[in-house]
Amino acid sequence: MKKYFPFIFTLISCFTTILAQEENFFLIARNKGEKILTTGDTIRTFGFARKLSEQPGVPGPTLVVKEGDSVHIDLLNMSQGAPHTIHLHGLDVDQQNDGVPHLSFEIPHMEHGFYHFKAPHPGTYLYHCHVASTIHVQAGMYGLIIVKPSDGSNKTWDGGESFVNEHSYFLSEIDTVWHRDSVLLHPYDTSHVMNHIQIPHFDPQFFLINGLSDQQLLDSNVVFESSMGQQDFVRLANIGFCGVRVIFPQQLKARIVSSDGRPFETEESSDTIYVYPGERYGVLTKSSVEFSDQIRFEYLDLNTNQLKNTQVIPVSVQGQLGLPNFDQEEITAQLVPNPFYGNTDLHLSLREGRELTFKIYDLQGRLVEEHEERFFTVGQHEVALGKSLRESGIYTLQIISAGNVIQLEKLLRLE
Ligand SMILES: [Cu+2]
Repeated sequence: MKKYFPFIFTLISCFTTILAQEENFFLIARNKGEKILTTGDTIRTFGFARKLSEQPGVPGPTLVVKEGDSVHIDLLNMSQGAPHTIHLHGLDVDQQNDGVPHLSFEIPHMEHGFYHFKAPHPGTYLYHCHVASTIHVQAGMYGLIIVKPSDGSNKTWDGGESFVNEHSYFLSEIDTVWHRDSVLLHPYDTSHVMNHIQIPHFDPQFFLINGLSDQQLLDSNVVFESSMGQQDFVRLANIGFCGVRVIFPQQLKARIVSSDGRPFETEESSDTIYVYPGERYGVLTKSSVEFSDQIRFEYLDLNTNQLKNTQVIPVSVQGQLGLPNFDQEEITAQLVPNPFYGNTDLHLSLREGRELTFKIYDLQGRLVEEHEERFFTVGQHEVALGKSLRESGIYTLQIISAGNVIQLEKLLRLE
């Protein structure tokens, strides 16, 4: 055994190295960005870009890493004005790398600053400049950091639930008055910067999701598209000054499972979730029906609790597409006949014995029939379905194995 030990040790360390990587990001802080609003007006922004030929976006680039990765961020300030930093909001980093100017360091014009951290718990985090942060954040200096599980898989965390697609909705606002040079180009004083700034009353005219609002939210990168029975993950994060009440369509059966990179001990099933400034949440969704609706984002004034604005993201859940975890080799299923009167037979071909549950839903998502059956033998089986369907119409059959929907079929019952 002794002589094998170094070999095994090398193997283990190689394996660890493969999983945990070095992730290097290069960001440039700029103070002459432009943002086009839904009205067609252009405002000046500050922000982070990945290269000199790129406009700094609002929000800045999303940084995606894996749990355990050694992450290095090189920030170059090319803003010809105030210094900038990167504060890693919610991440467990040491003080030197946390980007709070008077507690670590700030980066003047034409200088580099380096931030290092080991990516902690999988989850959704923020980064933003922490110099005169009230102004620099409103100016646009913010972005998302997503920490995936160590194997990079589509799971909420190591050993957590799987999902097919993820959607990040990053909330903020814009008050165009704050984007005038008189506010943005504030006098800078390293000792007590905020005392020298006249900050106008914040009264936003634009309410943003991923930097977009109103008709811009019809962008295919933003809309929520999924398939029946498909589990998806929604990341919600708020860097604005409003509280945002997020309301999911009830068909998505939203489950709030994590916050701040930590799983909740008890998850909460709720269509409504309040996301206050700085907060991030993880929400799992899964619809058993085909439908179209929208996710509503209601922006609330935190002083008065009054509704300031509502933005919506279109939701479309399609039938029969994108089935997760379905191994075509193991099971085939066909309804004969379909459409049918009375009942129909499901012809199953199994390559291994298994326990299956059959659930039939109507178009409103109500469960109208359920069978459970254990098949001990491989080969052909027949299951009579649809006996309890009283009305003619379209129904959906889910075939479930070990808790996963492995196949969906549409049934058409005739009178
Ligand atoms: Cu800054």
